[in-house]
Amino acid sequence: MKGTVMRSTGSFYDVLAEDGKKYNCRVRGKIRLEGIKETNPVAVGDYVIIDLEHEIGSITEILPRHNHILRQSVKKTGHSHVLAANIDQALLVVTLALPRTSLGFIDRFLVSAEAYRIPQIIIFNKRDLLVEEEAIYVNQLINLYESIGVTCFSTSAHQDDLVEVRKILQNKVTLIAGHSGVGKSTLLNRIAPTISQAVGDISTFSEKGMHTTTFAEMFPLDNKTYVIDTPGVKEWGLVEMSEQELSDYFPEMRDLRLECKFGARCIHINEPKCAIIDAVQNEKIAISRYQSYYSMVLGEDNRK
Ligand SMILES: Nc1nc2c(ncn2[C@@H]2O[C@H](COP(=O)(O)OP(=O)(O)OP(=O)(O)O)[C@@H](O)[C@H]2O)c(=O)[nH]1
Ligand SMILES: [Mg+2]
Ligand SMILES: [Zn+2]
Repeated sequence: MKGTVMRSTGSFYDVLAEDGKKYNCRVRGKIRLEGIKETNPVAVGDYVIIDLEHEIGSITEILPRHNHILRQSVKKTGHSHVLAANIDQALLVVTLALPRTSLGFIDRFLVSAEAYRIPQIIIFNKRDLLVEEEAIYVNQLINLYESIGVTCFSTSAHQDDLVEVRKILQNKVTLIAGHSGVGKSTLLNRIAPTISQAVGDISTFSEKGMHTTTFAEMFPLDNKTYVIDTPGVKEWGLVEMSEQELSDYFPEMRDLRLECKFGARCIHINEPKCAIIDAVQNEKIAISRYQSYYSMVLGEDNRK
């Protein structure tokens, strides 16, 4: 029988099957998608074939993925972790403080989604905690990211009714990601009170985050709308890619780079007559975005 993986605990999976029932399954034997070294062979959102002959079902096959969001795992080099598969859009929840999300982290997440042309949304949460200058800064970031095609919201999960956010989720499968403690589960509970995901206790909150959500799980909001809550990630390592690929995943560089003097050989670092460097100098490309690109090309280890 065919089904969709709704929840993954690492060794067990809840699969929503074609018959409308949920089955607890294990992976039997070796299944692996071609060419990918993953720490988790089966991810939430995967379409799978399950065999229900035994008491505990088993996943016998993963059907081809439309896409997935991959991040380089920090412990095992060369391995990558699939956050979710077969998604329509990726929503990153970020905060300026408690915890702080860096622009490098945001940009690496966007690149990982753009690699599969997965539309991106950023929610700047905890607006109620911002002082005036911080609120102005958030607005500047919203202008920057909207200018490169990312849909942005500034929210307070405690105060807002989130009508606009709910609208953008409609009829789609949305992955929700971000550092631990940014308010992913709080937002979800607010959007769909039936969900009631556990939320971290602010009194025990530390800058490091406490990982209240421990497993990725997909929730239906209605029969066409699904959201995937994920455990907070501390670092976002980029899966290895060439410089050519990388600038293709920066929407503001994609077309412009054709105008570089060295054409496709230009990696936009120190070449003469580079259209990208010109655009940074003319403030047509944001310096923070270029800095992110630069550190990705150099493979600098600033994953946070
Ligand atoms: N002031 C304020 N606090 C918030 C807001 N959203 C969430 N919080 C608080 O932030 C803490 C963490 O929220 P969670 O929803 O557990 O965060 P999470 O992103 O799901 O974290 P993990 O599950 O660990 O990845 C909780 O104490 C929430 O009440 C907000 O908009 N404003
Ligand atoms: Mg959570
Ligand atoms: Zn160039």
